[in-house]
Amino acid sequence: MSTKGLFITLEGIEGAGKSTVARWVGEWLGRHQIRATLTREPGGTPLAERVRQIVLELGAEGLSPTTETLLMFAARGIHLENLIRPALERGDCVVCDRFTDATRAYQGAGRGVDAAWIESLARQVQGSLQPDCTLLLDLPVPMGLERAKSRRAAATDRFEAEAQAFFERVRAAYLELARREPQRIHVIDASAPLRRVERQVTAVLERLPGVARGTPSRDGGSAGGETA
Ligand code: Z5A
Repeated sequence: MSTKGLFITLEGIEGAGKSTVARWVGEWLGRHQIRATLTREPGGTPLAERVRQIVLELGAEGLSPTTETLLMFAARGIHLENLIRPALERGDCVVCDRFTDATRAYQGAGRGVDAAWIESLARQVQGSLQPDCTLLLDLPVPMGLERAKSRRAAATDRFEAEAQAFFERVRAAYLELARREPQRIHVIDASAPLRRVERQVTAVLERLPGVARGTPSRDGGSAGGETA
């Protein structure tokens, strides 16, 4: 299926600032009169959010890395069919907090799931659809964990319960992905104060095809999409 809108994804370890930046990106696009649909993974639609609950909740039953990977792609399939593809077809810019790079980093590098199998699932679930632009919010792991901890004292999901070494593997995998795909993946120094993070993100957005030609509105305006 061909798409019309831009597909922007945000990635990084927890506490990197993805949710904060996703909101800015939506506002920035709104000011440039570009309709934005803000969403997240796993989740983004009512049904996919139910899969999110299953995959994230700290429960009595274990989930193997293989099962966890399948659940991530099951949620992604639902999300793509019901929200992402229709929004792109309408010409919206879709801003998604995490996508398949998260599976490569968390399930692939973090849990040791076979990278070739992940790519094969990605092809089956996404077809040729890839993000046009990915903002990788990079920061040292202890800093991200500290930020996340300042919001909640104890682990509330199965990833927050992981040790620092797990997140070090995830961070290294993200940086390796960015090294391999520099045209798509833009590394943002997320350890910087929010103002400087915003400036780095704006510089990337201004170079996006189509966006650069957009006319900024004088009075601003908000993203026209929905937040999951
Ligand atoms: N996961 C997976 O394993 N495989 C997959 O395929 C997918 C996901 C799609 C849920 O993700 C989990 O799913 C995730 C990976 C896994 N687990 N982990 N880790 P999530 O995105 O919903 O959860 P999260 O990564 O834990 O998000 P988060 O902790 O909410 O982080 P964030 O969105 O990146 O950060 P934030 O909420 O914008 O900011 C955190 C705090 O830091 C907040 O108080 C901000 O005000 C502050 N902040 C942010 N930036 C700054 C700067 N620059 N300076 C100072 N303070 C800042």
